[in-house]
Amino acid sequence: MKVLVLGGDGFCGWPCAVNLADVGHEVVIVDNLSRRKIDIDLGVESLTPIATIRDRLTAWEQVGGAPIRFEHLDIAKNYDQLLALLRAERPDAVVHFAEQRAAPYSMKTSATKRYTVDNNVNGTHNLLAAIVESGQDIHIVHLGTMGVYGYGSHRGATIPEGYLTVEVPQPDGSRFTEKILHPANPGSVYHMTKTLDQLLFFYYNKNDNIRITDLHQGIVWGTNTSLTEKDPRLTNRFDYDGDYGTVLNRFLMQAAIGYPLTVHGTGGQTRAFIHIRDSVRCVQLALEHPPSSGERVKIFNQMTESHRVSDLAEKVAALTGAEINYLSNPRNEAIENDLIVDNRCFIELGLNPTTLDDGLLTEVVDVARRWADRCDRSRIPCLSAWTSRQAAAIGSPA
Ligand code: NAD
Ligand code: USQ
Repeated sequence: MKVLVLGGDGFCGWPCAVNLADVGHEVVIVDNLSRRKIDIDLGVESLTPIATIRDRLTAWEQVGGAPIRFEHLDIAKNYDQLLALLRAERPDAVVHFAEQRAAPYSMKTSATKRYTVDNNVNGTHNLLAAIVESGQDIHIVHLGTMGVYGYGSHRGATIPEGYLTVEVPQPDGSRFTEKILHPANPGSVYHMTKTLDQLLFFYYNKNDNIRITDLHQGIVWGTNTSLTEKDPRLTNRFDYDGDYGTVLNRFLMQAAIGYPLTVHGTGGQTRAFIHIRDSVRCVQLALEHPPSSGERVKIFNQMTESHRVSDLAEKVAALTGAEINYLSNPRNEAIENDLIVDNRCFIELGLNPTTLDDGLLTEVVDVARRWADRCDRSRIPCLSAWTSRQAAAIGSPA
């Protein structure tokens, strides 16, 4: 099938794009390269050296990959060009990764809050409106987040795949049951944009019958897939800084350079995780199992295991001898939370997960230690505070 990969130059999008090309799909990457620009603005770089998108695509063909085309386009700002692209390419599906994805970056300043909302909500809405205006039947596969469900207490309940069955009391005392979108409970401006995306999908699916799969993805860890390892110019990015680095990759890199692991608070937060190899495979499975016409938005929980942050730190420390530092939490989040997640859909479609125990040590040795000298230690602390209370606690400007 022909697939547009929006955000295909990013951490999840790039390995996904080459995988789709490798399994025989025709791929066009659409990206405005804003992620690379944010690195420049923040004065940070991926721990791994990453090639330009042009060099990536040349390298991909040189290792025998089927050609991937690239369109430099801002989907949040250039509606007419997006529509023209859909009309010219007539894709069977669009995979939508093209959003500002860092919670700390989204909470840095009112400018980054506004940018995150404008970029993410407009981008998603432009895509939906352009599909309707094009009159084509295009399946959207969107990368959402487990964070839409919230990280408060679920009182031991299992988080379902998107829809919750509720009982509604009637005036006569009887009750009826209904499946509703799980209540949204975002923990940052970034996560809030993903809950808004969900409503946009709900509406356009109901009104215009757009076929949509929304993947509620957990934290992605790891760096490369077997395809991005084929040539140094195909190497994927590895974010470690206080804004874009996610917890497990940060711990792995910190252990590799002898920096005490930066646990927020008591580390009582529990999160869902998935390796980049499995993330790529899940997107392929979702594309190849689209919803049928008239089916409501299909929602998958794209995660393979849950871990408490303090347990992760202890695991990494046990493997590497790293010290653990318990820091004031810059985020306004519960001290601890439970997280039991239903992820049956992907397991039933044949996903065979990479667990932390399979890949963790290799990741430390192969990637983090290899590029340790590229790390700027001054960019490790998380200085983006959720409120003035957290800013005062961590000694950061509010
Ligand atoms: P990323 O920042 O590395 O990649 C996003 C890509 O989209 C970048 O290449 C960026 O330049 C592009 N982009 C952003 N706005 C755009 C716009 N308006 N027009 C065109 N291109 C635009 O992020 P990622 O880690 O690859 O995440 C991809 C998606 O997956 C995001 O939507 C994110 O919310 C979701 N997700 C990521 C993780 C994770 O742990 N990385 C976990 C769950 C969900
Ligand atoms: N944390 C630490 N120490 C650190 C960094 C983070 O203790 O050095 C803690 C945070 O306080 C938080 C948890 O680790 O409790 C997770 O933080 P994170 O930065 O790894 O992940 P998060 O902000 O939730 O965002 C990431 C991606 C986002 C995606 C989300 C999936 O950046 O795009 O949507 O993971 S999920 O977490 O399931 O919502």
